[in-house]
Amino acid sequence: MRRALVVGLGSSGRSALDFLQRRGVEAIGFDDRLKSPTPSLEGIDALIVSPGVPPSHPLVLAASLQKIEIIGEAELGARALKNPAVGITGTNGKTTTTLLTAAILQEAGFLARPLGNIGIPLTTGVDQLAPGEIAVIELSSFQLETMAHPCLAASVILNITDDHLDRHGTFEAYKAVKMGIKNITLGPTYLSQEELPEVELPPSVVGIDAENARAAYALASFLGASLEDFYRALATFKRPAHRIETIASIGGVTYINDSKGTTVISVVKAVEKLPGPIALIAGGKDKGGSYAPWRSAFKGKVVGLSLIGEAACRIEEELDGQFAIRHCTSLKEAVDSAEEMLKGFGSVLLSPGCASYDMFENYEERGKMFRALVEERLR
Ligand code: UMA
Repeated sequence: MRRALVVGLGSSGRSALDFLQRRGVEAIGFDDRLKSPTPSLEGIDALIVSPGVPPSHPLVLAASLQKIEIIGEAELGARALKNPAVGITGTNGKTTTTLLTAAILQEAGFLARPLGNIGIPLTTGVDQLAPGEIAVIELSSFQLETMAHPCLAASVILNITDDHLDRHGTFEAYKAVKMGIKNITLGPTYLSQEELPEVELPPSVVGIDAENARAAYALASFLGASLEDFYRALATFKRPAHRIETIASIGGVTYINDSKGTTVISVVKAVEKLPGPIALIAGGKDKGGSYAPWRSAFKGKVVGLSLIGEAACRIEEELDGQFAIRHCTSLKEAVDSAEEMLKGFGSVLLSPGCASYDMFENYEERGKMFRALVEERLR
């Protein structure tokens, strides 16, 4: 490859540019947000696509017509990966499972590093790994869609529920992409609900889904970690931020940040875990799935919803008048109105069930803003 065009200049695209430049490839970038003229594909050997750039993007279609190779950013990184690696995909719990797998491997004395959808693009990670260090790679459906290089020693597919239907069209298509992790795995791919080795979990494990814990153990033990390593890792494991994270309790109201709750089912899980009454802040960029599971899951616990973002109207429609709804134009307004609904007692839960991109850069920015709005109340 001599000349490449990178489409999408978020963290993956910028990382791919650097990766290519380190290898002496002449690489230029393009991002729709910058509103610069569409670049010509003349003389381009490969089009590198960021995970968020869909296959229907005009540049991807044009490159495909001109028989220019289209390479996903993660695929580009995977092709350069020489280290042992395991992969984790699924709808919910990927990040926790990825972090826990790395923690178990570290307890077993290996060097291990979480990479990928967790926030470290593969094209950055591959060049930072020490010899023999294990790459524990979180893979999204967006990344898997363009991956083909068999780079994983073993992998796991966690639960698959409706998500990203705006991109993949149907649940079947989304599921097929996730199942595609098998094609890039040389050893076993565990389907978490059916094929995980039985392992007893210590009762002290709080806040980690049993399925995620067993999935992490399956991957780590495949590479040689023992049950003792698993238990030691569990004993010190800290849940990642933005996942059912208690920010503060002020008076009778507790504020909980679950900004990473970007799917319908992750919101159900958060509501199940918490005591009522709950005032829920939900909404954001709609991903095309149904919000109907919320009706029964919220009954008797959720006193009302403060809705934000593009998905607000569809959520209201699907909840069918069963809950009090307030439409809010900002996260600040949503926090204020959720607090009001509780009348001094309960939990304000930010668990949007949607992506963040209509109002925020990413879920972390949304979670940080929530935290800041709560901390203002402490002053
Ligand atoms: N862009 C275009 N045209 C498009 C679409 C996007 O130009 O048609 C541009 C945007 O203007 C923006 C850039 O592309 O400037 C964003 O690129 P991106 O959407 O590929 O996102 P990155 O910043 O590269 O982050 C991605 C993952 N995001 C997505 O897949 C949407 C991050 O996962 C990941 O951490 C990062 O790569 C490093 O690997 C986040 C995520 O929400 C956490 N993932 C989804 C999920 O987990 O469900 C898939």
